[in-house]
Amino acid sequence: MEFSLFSLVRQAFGGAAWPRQWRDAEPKPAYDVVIVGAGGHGLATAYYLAKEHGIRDIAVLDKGWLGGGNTGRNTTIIRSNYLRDESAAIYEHALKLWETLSQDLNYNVMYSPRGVMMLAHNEHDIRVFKRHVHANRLQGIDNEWLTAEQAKAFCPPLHIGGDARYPVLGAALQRRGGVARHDAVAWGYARAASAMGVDIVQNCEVTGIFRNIEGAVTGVDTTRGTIQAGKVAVVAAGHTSVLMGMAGVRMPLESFPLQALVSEPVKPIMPCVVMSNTVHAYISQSDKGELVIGAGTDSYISYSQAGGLHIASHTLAAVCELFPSFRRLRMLRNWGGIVDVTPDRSPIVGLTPVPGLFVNCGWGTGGFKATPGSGHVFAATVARGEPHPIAAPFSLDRFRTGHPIDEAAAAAVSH
Ligand code: FAD
Ligand code: PYC
Repeated sequence: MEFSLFSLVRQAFGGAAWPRQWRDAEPKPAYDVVIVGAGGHGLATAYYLAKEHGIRDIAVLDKGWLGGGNTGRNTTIIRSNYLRDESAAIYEHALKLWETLSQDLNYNVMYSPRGVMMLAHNEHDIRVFKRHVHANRLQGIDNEWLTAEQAKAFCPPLHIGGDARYPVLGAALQRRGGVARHDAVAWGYARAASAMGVDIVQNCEVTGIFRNIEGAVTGVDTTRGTIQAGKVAVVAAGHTSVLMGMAGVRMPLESFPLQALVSEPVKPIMPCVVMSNTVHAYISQSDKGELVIGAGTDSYISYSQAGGLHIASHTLAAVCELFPSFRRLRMLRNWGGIVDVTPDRSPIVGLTPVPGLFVNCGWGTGGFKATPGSGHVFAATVARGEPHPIAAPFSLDRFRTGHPIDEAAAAAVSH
């Protein structure tokens, strides 16, 4: 952190352009890279920058505590059964990294490939999921179609009887999908990055982004002072538009609350993950025994870290219809996160119009599963100053050139 004359002058200029004679005398940045956001994606980016690109002069800044954003608030579902080739590539890249992540970080992230099953409740669901099954198999990704009876055999508490309010007509199953422990992912990446020299600064909110007369990024202003940086990488899910606005970049994003809850702990009952987009519910069981249940996004944009109660009530009603034996369970706690959603429901990973400024955002309701892959390709992008081939299709520019990657169905959470 630096409190030099330069930083004071820069602050006086409000982060805008500053005179050439001073720019030429700019000192070496305090950090090669400043990463804004110590969630899983930001910490993974720092880890791979240090490990694979030899860049260790890195600060990861967070306005709260590490992993306290969506990383520590999600329902931990991991899968790669997306529709488009571009998506399959990035989510499968992540899934492969999950398989060895505990060994890589020497930290047990409790990755558990117990299978993710997506229920079809009507003809439209059947067509959509079968299309995904076929697309995935062409992409070399496991996904298979199950009859209702096969779905019940895979997940015995599921009710498939003829009296079901939401009849189960079949399901798509990705056996390699599963869950991991979300906090451990943040802690594992943080510990490993820190051991390589990365500074992680909590309670440090970024309040400004500085640019020089040529428009390039030179650092950030924070609640704990000014920090100079050669490059700035914004990885602040839910708040990306606010941060990018500080550098004068408008983002195609909307922020919504997304909520989840857990039941009181019970003995093992739920052997896999079940998702039902049509009735707005997804459910698994944590290793502590709690049933982990998630809902759809709120209907209105907001920065509140709590979702609407009517959304949670609807989800619980749906869960009780699908799993009648869960009806008598009590809710232990609920919470919300803020997800940033793009028009095509695919992320934005890459360069921005501002030299030295990079962005990783728009994972919406589904970025936990991508954490290792996102950090890996984003680190390469930041280090080289050009998009990693897997990240290239997810450019911000695609909304200008008209190359959306439509994953509305594969997002599998109601919006
Ligand atoms: P975060 O973990 O949110 O990290 C961003 C960080 O930026 C935060 O710690 C925040 O404090 C910090 N920040 C923000 N503004 C500033 C600032 N000005 N200065 C400094 N720091 C700042 N995805 C799945 O794949 N599977 C799921 O099952 C799943 N379930 C979900 C359930 C819920 C209820 C929610 C909310 C999300 C779910 N997601 C799921 C989505 C997933 O959680 C996110 O996409 C992912 O965690 C995003 O990670 P991140 O590291 O980018 O963001
Ligand atoms: O993307 O798989 C997902 C997901 C599940 C719950 C929230 N997001």
